[in-house]
Amino acid sequence: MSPPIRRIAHLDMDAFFASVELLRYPQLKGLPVVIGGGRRRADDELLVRFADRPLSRIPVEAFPLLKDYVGRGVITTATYPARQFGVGSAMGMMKAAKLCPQAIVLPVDFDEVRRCSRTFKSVIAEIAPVMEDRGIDEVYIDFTEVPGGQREGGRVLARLIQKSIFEALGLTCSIGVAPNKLIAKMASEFNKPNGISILFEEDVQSKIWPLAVRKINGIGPKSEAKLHRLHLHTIGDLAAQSREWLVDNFGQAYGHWMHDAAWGRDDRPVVTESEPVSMSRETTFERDLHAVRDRAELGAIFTDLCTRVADDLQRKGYVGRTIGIKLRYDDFRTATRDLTLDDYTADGATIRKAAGQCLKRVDLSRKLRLLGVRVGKLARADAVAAEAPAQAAAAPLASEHTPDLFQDLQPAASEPP
Ligand code: TTP
Ligand code: MG
Ligand code: MG
Repeated sequence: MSPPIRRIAHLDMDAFFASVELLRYPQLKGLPVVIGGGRRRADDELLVRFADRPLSRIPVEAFPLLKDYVGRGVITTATYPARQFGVGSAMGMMKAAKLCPQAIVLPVDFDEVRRCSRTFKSVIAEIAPVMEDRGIDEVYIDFTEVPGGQREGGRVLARLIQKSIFEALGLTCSIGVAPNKLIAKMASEFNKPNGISILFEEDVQSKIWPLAVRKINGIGPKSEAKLHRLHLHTIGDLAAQSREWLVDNFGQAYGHWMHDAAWGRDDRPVVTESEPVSMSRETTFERDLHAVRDRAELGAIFTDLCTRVADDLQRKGYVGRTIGIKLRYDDFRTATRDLTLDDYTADGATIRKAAGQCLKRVDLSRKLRLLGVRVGKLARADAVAAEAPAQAAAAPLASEHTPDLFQDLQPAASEPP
């Protein structure tokens, strides 16, 4: 049997931030809607005025319109009906209002966007585990070894993924499947929204060469301008140049890369996101602080760092066993200490207690310019809970007393308070 041919997909959600808003306001489906600017008074007033009913029952006529927008905000994204008026990402809202005054304006809800982002990625990972996270609304997926990944060039698997995301979230996406990342990324735009496009190596000439050089992910505005000055506009123009000529004009690395890219060659692997090994928070002070003289301030900062690391862990679903601290002195020397607990934790008070123990083991006679707290030896919280449900709440530290940290340090510091 011959080995399967390499099939790589690029998946990108359609009008992502706007589509997320339409989940909560389905009455706006099919209408021009733009997301942009900050949250405004009109947004809050809408919710107050219709507090008596579900969001989906707020009448369409009540939503704020682009024509009434005043300010310097830019559009983050627009629904496809709004794009028909020439409105799109990065356009000033006042300018967009001239093109499509009747568009409805909504603010972005980052929490909801992040939740949807996590969900669509986990739906994909269940089906096709070799997935590379490329930002809030897109991923690469290696289809090569996945069941259905070779059928109809990948279309069968792409359809399954689209269907599964839609069932989980009610959101649509577009997918390009190609021999590599470079082509897949371009292909995912071909049939947006809710489209699939399948490309093979032999399609490069007909489907890729007519595109503008800028469509290559890696050719930005500066390179584009230079290529235009050299009278090269399409990817085909680029492909027609010799490798040597491109190297002469753009340097070794970039010249070779451009030549390969124009010919649709790219062997970068799909890199599965590795699990984080640690999470940390640190802060550089506005002025150098002394462990004894500034202990109230330092104590508050220290507690805050521990709380924030704990929040990070909880939000991302991790627990850790090694608690560490990092100090930078006013002479820029850095000291770190850590200690490993018997049990995993994501609890702010537990982290602070352990970090406090670490702090006792460093020199605190010099002023500090930075303080950091870190939790390592991470594990997924759900995995740990499943393994040892009875242990999950066990007290993590042997130490009996709970010192108030910077107070407890006084004896160790060489300067009198
Ligand atoms: P994109 O995938 O570029 O755009 P999109 O999903 O809105 O539309 P398309 O159907 O063409 O893919 O970006 C994803 C989200 O990222 C988008 O919904 C809003 C946000 N975004 C910004 O915050 N700033 C920007 O400049 C762009 C382009 C997008
Ligand atoms: Mg998108
Ligand atoms: Mg995108």
